[in-house]
Amino acid sequence: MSLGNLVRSGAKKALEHFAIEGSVKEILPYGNGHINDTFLAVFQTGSGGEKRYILQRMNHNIFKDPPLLMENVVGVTEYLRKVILDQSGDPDRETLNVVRTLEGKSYFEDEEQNFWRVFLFVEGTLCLEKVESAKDFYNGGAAFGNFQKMLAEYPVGELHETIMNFHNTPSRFQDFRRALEEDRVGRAALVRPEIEFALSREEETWALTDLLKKGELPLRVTHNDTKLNNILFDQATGRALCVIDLDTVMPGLSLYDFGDSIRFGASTGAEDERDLSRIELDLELFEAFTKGFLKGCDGKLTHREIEMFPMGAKLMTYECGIRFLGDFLNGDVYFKVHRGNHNLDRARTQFKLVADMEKKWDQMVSIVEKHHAGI
Ligand code: ADP
Ligand code: GN1
Ligand code: MG
Repeated sequence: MSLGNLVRSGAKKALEHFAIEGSVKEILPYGNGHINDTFLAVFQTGSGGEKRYILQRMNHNIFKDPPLLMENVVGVTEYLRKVILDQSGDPDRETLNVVRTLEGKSYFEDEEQNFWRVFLFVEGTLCLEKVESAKDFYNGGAAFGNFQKMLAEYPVGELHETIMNFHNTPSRFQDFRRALEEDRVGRAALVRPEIEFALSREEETWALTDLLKKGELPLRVTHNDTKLNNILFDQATGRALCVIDLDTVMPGLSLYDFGDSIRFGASTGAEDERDLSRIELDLELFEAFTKGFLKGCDGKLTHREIEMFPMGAKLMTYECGIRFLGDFLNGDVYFKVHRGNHNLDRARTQFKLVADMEKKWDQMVSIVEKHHAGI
């Protein structure tokens, strides 16, 4: 049996352990995440209707302790449910909802030590792989800003660090250097210019962590993986409805969330675009997100945080670039790849974007100043 079929048959067996009414009609691979195996599971219900769910096999090579991770996800989603209800929102659509197993657990562990979980499928939504309009990106910014705001009072001490040093850029730099020194699959010689680009920016890796250490930036509950495809948009209204992919919700800097969104969404091309002439920072999109994020955070950010927006964008883009390049050097063991050199192509887009941010630095700073002054 192929790996894909094996996983799918595991998915079918896993579903039997969840408290879901009806019988499985279909299980299909779903979405474009780089980490978990995601399926759409369609159930035939007793009344002749259908109900859909998201089933995921958690990547336990990356998330070392799935039960602890699920404690975070349950804690955060239950908390968000209450906040959304208080705001007269719809908690079945505006946050993820964990479906329990027959034993009442938030995950199922199979005989091969695979960990599975199920969420209600949020119906009537769109997941965008690319920003289609400045308005969408503004809405995305507002959603991620609001996510931070909704979790502002969440008991931080209850959150587990699901991946240590996730956005600690100096630590990511050390990982990259280790991958380079080991050169496990003999690829370093193929990518000297990219390696040079990464190494020559070591000094800047400290820009945010130093400010955190000095107490100039506050630690908050952040999402940490704010790609546009981690938001579901309401098909009917175009509103950014639900923030998903909560595996990395941990204490972090607001600038991680701001920056990671910019690196993915304000680029003129896809994360894995091969034609680098298509990759630039779109300043109109940068501005739209800045406005949306400030609106969503609703006055909660400090002046220092806002001032550092451009650095957040640059550092998160650089960090992702060294992670992709490091994974290329390690033999593609972390991010899912779908073609030869996939991680290298991804690293190249990130570095092209960093270089473009360096060129457009003054404009980025002016845009942030303009909107900072307006709040
Ligand atoms: P990964 O960690 O691999 O990125 P995600 O949790 O982001 O996995 O899920 C992958 C994709 O599945 C998302 O980009 C989205 O398209 C879809 N998805 C995830 N959860 C839901 C949900 N509850 N309802 C509808 N679509 C979802
Ligand atoms: C991964 O899970 P997904 O595809 O949303 C990664 C992010 C990277 C991103 C790059 C847990 O995100 O950190 O920025 O790929 N998630 C994890 O596309 O490592
Ligand atoms: Mg995702």
